[in-house]
Amino acid sequence: MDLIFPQLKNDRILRAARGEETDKVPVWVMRQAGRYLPEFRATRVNHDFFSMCRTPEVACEITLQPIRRFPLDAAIIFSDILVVPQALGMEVLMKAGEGPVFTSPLVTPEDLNMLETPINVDDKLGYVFKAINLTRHKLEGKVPLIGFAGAPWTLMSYMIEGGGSKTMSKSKAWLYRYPAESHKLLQILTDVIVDFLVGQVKAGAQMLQVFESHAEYLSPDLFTQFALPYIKQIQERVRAKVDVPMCIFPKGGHFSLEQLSSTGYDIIGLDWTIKPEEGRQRVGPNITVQGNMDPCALYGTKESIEVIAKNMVHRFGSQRYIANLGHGIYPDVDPEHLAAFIDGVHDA
Ligand code: 1CP
Repeated sequence: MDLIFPQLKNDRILRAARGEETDKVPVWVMRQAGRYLPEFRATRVNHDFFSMCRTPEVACEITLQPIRRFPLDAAIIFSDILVVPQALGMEVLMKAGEGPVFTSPLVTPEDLNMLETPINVDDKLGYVFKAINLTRHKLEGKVPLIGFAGAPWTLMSYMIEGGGSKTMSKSKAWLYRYPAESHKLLQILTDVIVDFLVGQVKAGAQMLQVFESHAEYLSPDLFTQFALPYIKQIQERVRAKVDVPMCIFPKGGHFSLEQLSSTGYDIIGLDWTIKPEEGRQRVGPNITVQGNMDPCALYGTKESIEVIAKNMVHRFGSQRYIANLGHGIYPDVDPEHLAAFIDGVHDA
């Protein structure tokens, strides 16, 4: 891997993350490399989803697609949070119209013996590091590159549910019935995630986001016991080794904002169900907030999108702020409407 990279031309997002002044509010969008782009769909027809993730040239190309089209302030490497369960030996398929499906989900704690652990992340996930390294060169310093991982609880819930779920009742049953084994699994995941994130930075990632997308299913007590300690451990152990800004996105986890603000992350991502003022106040003055326009606002007219985006920036304030949607962009959104969102943020 070539570790001498082109000079960075736009560092707005890194400045916002560090609490430094920014000329304009930086903006990126979760799932910005995705189905709503015709060029993504064209690439996708010829490839299986996880083969795309495993082929550095393809992952790099898809990562760059939204950067060529829009004046975004960051790229995020094309991959998926479920590459970590795969690295532990689980088979995950991406089914059209259905999403991810595990062929043999974990059912009882004995199934933990099926996991390959400990693993060497360079062997199992080196393809992500290669994709990051290649992309960092191909970006030519245009914008920073974000690396990411799913948080332990979110990954655990997929590994037990076997796919999407409305209730997470199988995985939450583990937390109540098998707390010790749940902690064991969460620790196995944490150890891999730490090495995986450190490896991404060593390969060239300039910022990291941890997705706790299933925070919303946990009660505050379960969150405190089974999510928070691992989220904190990840920050501490990653930053003992590498120094880049880190963001935690606890979807639906408003109840956790105060607790999360003392876990050492630079940025906390908010979903759209919290008022900007309240989110800002609850994370406190020393943390950058990211978010949180309702992804469905992109179904409005371009004019209405710009108004909503500007209003959002005014409410969050232009400093210590990274604009984003409150969750990933939906596949049936018109790319021109995303352009209106980005313009609205930059012109606010
Ligand atoms: O552009 C980017 O954001 C980078 C690529 C990226 C990221 C950050 C993808 C590509 N996935 C993710 C993270 C991810 N994957 C999360 C965390 C963010 C979130 O909360 O959405 C989650 C929960 C997943 C799991 C996943 N992968 C789902 C959700 C299923 C469910 O339970 O609702 C789905 C549908 C996928 C597939 C996927 N991942 C990424 C893309 C572009 C797609 C669409 C796949 C396709 O083309 O068929």
